[in-house]
Amino acid sequence: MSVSKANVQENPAKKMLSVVGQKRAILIMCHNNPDPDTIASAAALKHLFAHALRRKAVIGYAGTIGRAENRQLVRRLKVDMVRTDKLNFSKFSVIALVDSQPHSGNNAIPREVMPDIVIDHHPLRRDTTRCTFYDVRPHYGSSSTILTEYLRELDLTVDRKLATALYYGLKTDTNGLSRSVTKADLDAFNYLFPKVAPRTLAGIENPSIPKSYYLKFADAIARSVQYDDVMISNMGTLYNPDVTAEMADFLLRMEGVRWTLCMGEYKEYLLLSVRTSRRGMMAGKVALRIVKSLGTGGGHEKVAGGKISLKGLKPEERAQVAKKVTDRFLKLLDVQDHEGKPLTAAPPADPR
Ligand SMILES: [Mn+2]
Repeated sequence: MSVSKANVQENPAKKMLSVVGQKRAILIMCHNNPDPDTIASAAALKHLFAHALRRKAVIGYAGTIGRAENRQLVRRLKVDMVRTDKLNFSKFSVIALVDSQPHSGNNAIPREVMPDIVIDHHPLRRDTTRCTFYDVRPHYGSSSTILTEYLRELDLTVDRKLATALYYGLKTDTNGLSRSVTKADLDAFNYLFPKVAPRTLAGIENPSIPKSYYLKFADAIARSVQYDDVMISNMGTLYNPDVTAEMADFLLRMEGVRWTLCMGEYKEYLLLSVRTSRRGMMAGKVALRIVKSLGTGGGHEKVAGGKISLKGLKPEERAQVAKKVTDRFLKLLDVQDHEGKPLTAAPPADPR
């Protein structure tokens, strides 16, 4: 079968479907600890295979669906997802990866297995170009945007559930359309918005939240240290791998803060999230450099993350890893304040 190996321009959805051909056993993989964008993209791809090819597909993931919002998304929209520890990768004849790329360190596809299809909006990785089909659009705000275009290209009906999922994927990845939004994202937004089920969406966005979540937030604030316009929180042990990202977003909204780094230990890994509000900055490159030779990392212009294995390390060695990451971060950003001020040290005099 001849499929253009280049980053596809015209009729990408049709080209992607031609890769499947007569093959029946399809696996759609999300990234680890799936977020709404990867979940919605996987659900859309499954819908696309079902309606354009009459083919069933399995959605796989590793890690946990941590945030209460994301659990609600899966539950209310009835997205059927299977943990990879219950999967045998060799049983599938087609593997599609959404919102992630091969060997990026944030998906559970075994190293020696190359996916056939990759759809993503992170910077293109060289290994990805070896896949039969890849459609990687780093300037897009979400993978949900790409999948919305696919559904429209194929003229498939998008029901309210799927529209709500894609809308939520687009909304969360662009932080409510406040970052990395292109015309394509706005087009997808305008297309999806009238189809959204408002009460379902409200239920997803406002779930009840465990008490532990509030306590971790309080703890993270207590552990936050500000260095000029940089806020760093070493959050300690985490019960949910998504909380560094949430905290990094939350702290970034503080007046005078332009960069955030939040990290914490989750199941033998140091997880970290980097955010910036500065335009033209490369949070992804910063993340990559602070974990260099320690772990994996990457991301977008304003949003990035990484992880470092702490297996076999003693508590003091773990602390050294966190310190190294912090030092590298401050150095890369050329921060002059090396001491830092604990966020809670002096209650700010708020004029309002
Ligand atoms: Mn995404």
